[in-house]
Parts: sequence; C-alpha cells; structure tokens
Amino acid sequence: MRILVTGGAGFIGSALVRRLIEHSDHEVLVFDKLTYAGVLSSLEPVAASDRYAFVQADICDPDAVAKALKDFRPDVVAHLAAESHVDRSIDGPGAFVQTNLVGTFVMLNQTLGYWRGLPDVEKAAFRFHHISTDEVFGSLGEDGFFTETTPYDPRSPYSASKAGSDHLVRAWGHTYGLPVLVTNCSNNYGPYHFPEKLIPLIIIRALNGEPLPVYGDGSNVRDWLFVDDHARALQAVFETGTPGETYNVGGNAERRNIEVVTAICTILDRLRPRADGKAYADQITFVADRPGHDHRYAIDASKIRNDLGWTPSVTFEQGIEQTIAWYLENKTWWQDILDARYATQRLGVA
Ligand code: NAD
Ligand code: TDX
Repeated sequence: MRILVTGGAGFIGSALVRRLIEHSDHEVLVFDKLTYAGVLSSLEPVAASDRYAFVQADICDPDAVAKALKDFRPDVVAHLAAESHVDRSIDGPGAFVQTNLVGTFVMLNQTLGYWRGLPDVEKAAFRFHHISTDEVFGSLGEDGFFTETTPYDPRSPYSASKAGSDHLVRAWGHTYGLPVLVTNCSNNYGPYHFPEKLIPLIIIRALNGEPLPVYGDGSNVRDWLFVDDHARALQAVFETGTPGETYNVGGNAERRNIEVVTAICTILDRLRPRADGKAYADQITFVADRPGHDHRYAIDASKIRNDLGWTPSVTFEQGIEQTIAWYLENKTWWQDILDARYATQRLGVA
C-alpha cells in the first residue's frame, strides 16, 4: 500500500513512519510543514529507504495537497498533522483553529476529489484515517472511562479544535461516502517526544539540574500509551478497521502527574545519579495550574482489542524505563532542538 502521512515529522507520525518502513512493505510519503514541532532528524532512521519520501508543505494549502495526492496516489491518508500542545493553544488559539480545523477541511475536500477519480476497486479500498485524541471527551471524575459513544465535551482550545476536526471527518464520511476512520488516543510517550511535553520536559530538566514544574497539586490523571504501541494500533486500524468506525486507543496505564514525575526521578537516580548524591525528586516544584486543566482522562480500549486484536505490548514501567534510557543515549537529538528554533519559544519555568 501507499500511505500518505501528514504530520510525519512529528512525534507520533515519525513513530508510525519508522514502523511502516522497518516492519512492512508499504510505501510512505510524509507531508509535513515542519513547524516548530516537526523534527526531520526523527526520520533519519528511514531516510535512506527507497519506500520513503518527504514533501515540505502545508495541509492548509489546497494546491499542495492536491499535487501530493495526484503524484503519490495513496491507498491511505493517515492524517496526523496538527497543532498538538495544550498550553500553546491557551496562549495562541488561532493556529489551532487554522491547522486543526481549516487544515482538516482542506485535507478532506482535496482527498474527496482525488477519491472520486479513482477506479472502483481502488475507491473501495481507500481509507482516510484521522488521528485524534481522548481530550475531545472532556474530563472524567475519579471513576469511569471514555468509550466510542461518550458525548464530546472539549474544554481547551486544542481539544475543541480536534473535536471540530473529528466532526468534519465523520461528516465527509456520512455525506459524501468518503471511507473514513477515526481513532481517539490517550497520552503518548516514548523516544523522539518533543521536549515541551511533560515526560521529556521532566527528563531533560532533571538532567540539566533545573526545577521540575508540576502544575497544581499534581493530582491530574493521564492514561499513558507507549508511542510504538500507538503506531501498531494505527496500522491495524487502517489495514483492517471498518470504514465509518471510531476506535479508542489507550494504554490502560492511568497515573497521576506527580506519580509520573516521581517515577522518572527514581529511575534517573538509578541510571544517572546526581553528582551531589541527592535525589532528583528534590528538584520537583509545584507551580500555577494550567487554566481549565482537565482532571482525568481514561480510555476503554475494549473495541479495538475485541474487533482488531490490538493490545499494548509494554507496561508503563517498561516503557518509561526505555524512554529514559533513550533520552540518556540520544542527547544530540534533544539538545539540537533546545539550541535551535525551540530555544526562543520555550514554555514552562525559566
Ligand atoms: P506533534 O506536535 O509532535 O507533530 C505535529 C506534526 O504536524 C509536526 O511534524 C508539524 O510540523 C506538523 N504540522 C503542523 N501543522 C502543519 C500544517 N499546517 N501542515 C503540515 N504539517 C503540519 O504532534 P503529535 O504528538 O505527534 O500528534 C500527532 C497527532 O496525534 C495530532 O493530530 C494529535 O492531535 C494526535 N494525538 C496526539 C497525542 C499525544 O499524546 N501526543 C495523543 C492522541 C492524539
Ligand atoms: O510542565 C508541565 N507540568 C505539568 O504538570 C507540563 C508541560 C505538563 N504538566 C501536566 C499537564 C497534564 O496534566 O502534565 C500532564 C501532561 O501534559 P502534556 O504533556 O502537556 O500533555 P496533555 O496536555 O495531557 O496533552 C497530550 O496528550 C493528549 C498531548 O499534548 C495532546 O496532543 C494529546 O492529544
């Protein structure tokens, strides 16, 4: 199959592309604008493959999207390109509306034109797979899980823009018959995670001897999934999922933020003890809470398990250990990001 991956230079997109090149026969075209969050070095492991190609372009540009579709003739569009960071959506929501809503509209409209021109057999096999988040469902109390039928209740500019994009995708499926798939996934973590997100931010700041900012009292809960397991889920969905269906993807690994930060500190104490012999946990600092901070997300992933046979392959304890080891061994990857564009746009505690 030929897979066009929007946002393929991002955290999850690059994990998907590495997986497809290394563990399948599919051909991949990455379509990515290379915003501050796009990191080409995340694709270095596959850059030499003749089944991989890259085009730098904006999903909001209809001509660029149409050209990529016409030239590459994909069987699958895996749409991951988005503005993804909640804190940035609070400071500057415009880019989120533009990329996540308008960009998804452009992707759908151009893909519809391309799909309508395909021969019947290719038309039937084609899939537009939209990659979304569990944040569209809002915030849970101490109990309960998000299922595929949980009503939408987005509460941040980021999640509202993703919720709107999910609705657009389903509308293009219902109204125009485009064979769409939607996945809503919980918090990912793993290698190549951009340094502004909680887990890499804590690892890097710990190693740099900086304060480790925990929002509020650290009691907010996220359901963590190792990124390579998400990539496996995405492949299962676009290869074997039923068009028109939604699949929730989650790690069944709920942790309070303070538990995550403490776990990172404990592992670093063992793998890379502080020079002064003190514990990394001494660097933990409670800071002002995120406005509108959702309390808890938790996914019921029984549908994708029962229908497609997907389950996570690693526990949170295994995944976080692997992730920390990767950051220790790949300082160049993240130091380059800190030194370059991101240095002028860094969020969080100075
Ligand atoms: P990311 O921010 O790491 O990467 C986004 C990528 O999209 C970057 O390479 C960026 O250059 C590209 N991009 C942004 N705007 C673009 C545009 N206008 N045109 C073309 N490319 C553009 O994001 P991520 O964490 O890899 O998330 C990927 C997708 O998965 C997003 O749609 C996100 O909403 C969703 N998601 C993320 C998580 C998570 O935990 N990170 C969980 C569930 C769902
Ligand atoms: O410095 C921090 N301190 C802190 O306590 C940061 C950056 C975050 N946090 C908290 C906020 C959240 O409760 O940690 C949790 C995780 O924060 P993020 O890494 O910013 O992720 P989150 O807001 O949960 O959203 C992520 O998961 C769902 C992705 O960024 C989204 O794109 C995805 O849809």
